[in-house]
Amino acid sequence: MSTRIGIVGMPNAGKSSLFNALTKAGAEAANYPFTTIEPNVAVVPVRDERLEQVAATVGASEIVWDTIDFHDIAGLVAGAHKGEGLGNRFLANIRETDAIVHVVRAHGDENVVHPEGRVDPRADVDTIETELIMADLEQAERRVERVARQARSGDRSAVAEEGFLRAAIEALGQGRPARGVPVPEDAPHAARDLGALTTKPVLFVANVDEGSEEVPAEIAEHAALQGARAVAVSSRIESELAELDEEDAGAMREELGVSESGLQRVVREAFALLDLIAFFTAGEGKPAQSWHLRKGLTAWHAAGQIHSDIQKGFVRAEVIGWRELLDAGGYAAARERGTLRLEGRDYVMADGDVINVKFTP
Ligand SMILES: Nc1nc2c(ncn2[C@@H]2O[C@H](COP(=O)(O)OP(=O)(O)OP(=O)(O)O)[C@@H](O)[C@H]2O)c(=O)[nH]1
Ligand SMILES: [Mg+2]
Repeated sequence: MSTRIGIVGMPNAGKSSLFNALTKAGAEAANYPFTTIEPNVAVVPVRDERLEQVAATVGASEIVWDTIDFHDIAGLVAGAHKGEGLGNRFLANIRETDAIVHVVRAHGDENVVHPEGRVDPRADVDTIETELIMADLEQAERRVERVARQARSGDRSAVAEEGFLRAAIEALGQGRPARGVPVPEDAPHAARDLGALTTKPVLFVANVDEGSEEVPAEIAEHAALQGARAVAVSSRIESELAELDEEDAGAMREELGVSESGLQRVVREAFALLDLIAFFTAGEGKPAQSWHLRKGLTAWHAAGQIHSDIQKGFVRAEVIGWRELLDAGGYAAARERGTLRLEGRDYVMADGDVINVKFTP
């Protein structure tokens, strides 16, 4: 399943511009708050040069990239959790995502209206974080009653989940994200079932003035304190560049003094949040495909990414590092060299592994 990321921020922060740049999908970017009324989903391929080389080596028919889905939602204002602006509705749309991109306005263009009439990135971050915390608090309070009823019957996982929810309610009530609350072993799905926003990893995207590439110090510090990452882009420029062909875009970047692609940076950093490794499947005359898996998971989990039937019938897997496959020049030669290994279901996948799962249908 592809990775899902939700974009949050104040109205007019530049979320849809970034989203447009990501997709060229043309979600409406206009200069008035609450332009985005329905959630938009952008599917962005994650390019990986290694797969291109693997595909060429084995003679694959085509390349299929793994994707990230970006979800663009309307801006949040102070009080959104109580239904201010367009309220909580939008937050519900990103409860199922894997991570959050938090767009913060840091450009000084006076033509762009700020909902509070001033440009103060640090204050905006606080506003949004408060809304996320309050929304989670409400969600946790709603859920805890139901779980508490189940817990009274003595169900072990319900008891553990109730403990988690009570601890989360306490943290959130004190204005802290639920991220710091340990998930109990007996209820490993507690955080996911809560759909908590404040347990998700966050990437801050500072939407800066054209030509600048620096994350404002107050955002960088704030991100560092949370162990979060931060990047600077100009959403508007990126969305304009996305309309151009590669050559024109390159020329324009040079003129503006903007390095490579700000967008690539956002995708890469968003990806880095999730602690994923890439693995590949590829065969002669068949599509070469990239996949992603949480670090530390096994060949059996990898099989599950490819297809549930392949996981169910897992027998063993042929595995080789992408570089070794290139060095050998193909599977047959790699088998002769002994670099193509047979692994069992508990083999821990490494970044860049090429895998072929043998399974009984
Ligand atoms: N100067 C400048 N203007 C920008 C930049 N990014 C966005 N804008 C402008 O700001 C306005 C709002 O941008 P959007 O991307 O629609 O903002 P949003 O966060 O999606 O807003 P809502 O959907 O209303 O919450 C538009 O007029 C954009 O052209 C930027 O980097 N620089
Ligand atoms: Mg928008």
